Amino acid sequence: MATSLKNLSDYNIQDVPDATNYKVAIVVSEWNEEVTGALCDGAIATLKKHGVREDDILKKYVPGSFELTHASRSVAAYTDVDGVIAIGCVIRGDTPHFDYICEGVTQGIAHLNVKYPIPFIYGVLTTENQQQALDRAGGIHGNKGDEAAITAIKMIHLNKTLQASK
Ligand code: DLZ
Repeated sequence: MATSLKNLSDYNIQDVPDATNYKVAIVVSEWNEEVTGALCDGAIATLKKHGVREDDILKKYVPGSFELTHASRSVAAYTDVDGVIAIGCVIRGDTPHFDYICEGVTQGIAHLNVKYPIPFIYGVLTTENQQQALDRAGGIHGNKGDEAAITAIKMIHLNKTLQASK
């Protein structure tokens, strides 16, 4: 379903596990910071709403979305977080740069999901223009940061459930 048909902040609250004691890292790109700041704020508010403590949220900044993969990997390698949310916003410009950055970060995050036992959540907007991005960062289509936080909680819960059943 296209995001224009779905509000990114809508979810079924009964389907979301209690996230108390979950440790979550958020890696945020500084490019398009008006958008990424709003995505990050949304993610943090939603994590807290479901029980994640402020002290259990690790926030790190990177220059651009292309750097999200490496920073997410470093966080997984050097900390004990249960999951990582990568937040970025890539807006199409006049050159093919957009395609290379989108391809790089998408493949990078996908690769980390295969390589590491914790989930890496794709909180990256890839849009034609800034308005489309703002519409999805707390605007008319909701906030992709909320969606990323709910996805992180669900994926961490899945892992914890599987670990407990071993
Ligand atoms: C260079 C660049 C451009 C043109 N556009 C964006 C963008 O829209 N969103 C984003 O997150 N980053 C952009 N960057 C920066 C790259 O992600 C990266 O930081 C640089 O190419 C240095 O590796």
